[in-house]
Amino acid sequence: MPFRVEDTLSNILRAYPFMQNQTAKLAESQATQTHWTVEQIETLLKLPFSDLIYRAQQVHREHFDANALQLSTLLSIKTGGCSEDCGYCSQSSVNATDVRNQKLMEVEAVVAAARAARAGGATRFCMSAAWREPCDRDLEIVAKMVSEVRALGMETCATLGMLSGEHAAQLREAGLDYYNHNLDTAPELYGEIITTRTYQDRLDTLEHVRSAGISVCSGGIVGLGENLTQRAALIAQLANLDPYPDSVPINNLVKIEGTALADAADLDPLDFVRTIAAARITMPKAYVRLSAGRQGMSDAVQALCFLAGANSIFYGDQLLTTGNPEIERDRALMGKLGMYPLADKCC
Ligand code: SAM
Ligand code: DTB
Ligand code: SF4
Repeated sequence: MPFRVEDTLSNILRAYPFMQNQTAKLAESQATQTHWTVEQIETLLKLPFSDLIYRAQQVHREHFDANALQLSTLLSIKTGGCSEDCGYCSQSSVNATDVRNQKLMEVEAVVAAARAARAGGATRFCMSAAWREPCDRDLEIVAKMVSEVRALGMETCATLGMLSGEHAAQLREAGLDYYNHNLDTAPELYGEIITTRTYQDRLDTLEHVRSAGISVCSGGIVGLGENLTQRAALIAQLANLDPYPDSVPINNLVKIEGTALADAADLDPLDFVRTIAAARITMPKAYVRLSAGRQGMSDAVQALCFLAGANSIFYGDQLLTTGNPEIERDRALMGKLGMYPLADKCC
């Protein structure tokens, strides 16, 4: 029988409601899903772009005001000289970078920075230290910082490296709301990026944090040279944590001269957006933070990230050792998109 375009078209049209129905059924069955296979997430990442964003928007709007953005300000309270060998990081003593080492800041200086961040509109203040793990003496000082920042009425977050159960309990006691500790990448790629601590060490820290009653902030970095399966595997690891993290930072690698990953290949920005969408769909109630890498992103790509379900950013001109969009640029972007800072605060 000769091939007729009309027949093919009519077959497709006849099948279309069925296909739509199947997609809707799949979305429905995944709405309450708590375990995700890597293959399922790969399937999400490979969806037609519009279908993926549509799914992510549906999930996002079910749980959040889609126009509200949570603003966190980051401060490096101890910079450089870190004993770990994370291939992406300017603060590792293994990497030959220009970063100037700075000892742990004074409590008063940290509180002053938090006050300034609050005045600028941030609701969460995240204190970061370039440590493998804090020692007892430093932990006491950070605990003091936490209680004083919390007294300003801000949510507190810290990222200090690995954390023991006792240190986690001490920080909770001081009023710590969130602890950030990223899985960074897929287990299969991890050993090529970091050799000085294991994936299991990271999972153990997250367990200590959760057990102490602190909310978990954990995400990763994309653009490390991972393939699509490995990107899916990172999201699967996060989504399958029980429960999944309250906050999920998705960092786009900031390539820093002198680091092992300084020459990593650029990730297609649309693949970055897809990763955000997969995080939103698989972790519906988490704050998904569009984290490092925004300075090099156009407004249009950032807008796509928000459309894909990102609802948090680092707000302030500086990340840790690299820049972040200026506050004026972020205010202008929020204005253009009709977005506003999330007003909720913990206390
Ligand atoms: N030292 C602590 C630790 O590693 O747990 C806390 C600070 S560390 C800088 C926090 C996270 O920042 C890393 O786990 C990584 O995900 C992210 N990060 C560091 N350097 C980065 C870079 N160049 N590009 C993107 N993300 C980066
Ligand atoms: C996270 O996931 N990203 C932040 C924060 N947690 C500590 C750090 C980004 C660092 C970007 C590179 C730098 O400024 O050194
Ligand atoms: Fe150290 Fe953290 Fe940088 Fe790794 S990411 S080198 S642990 S500061």
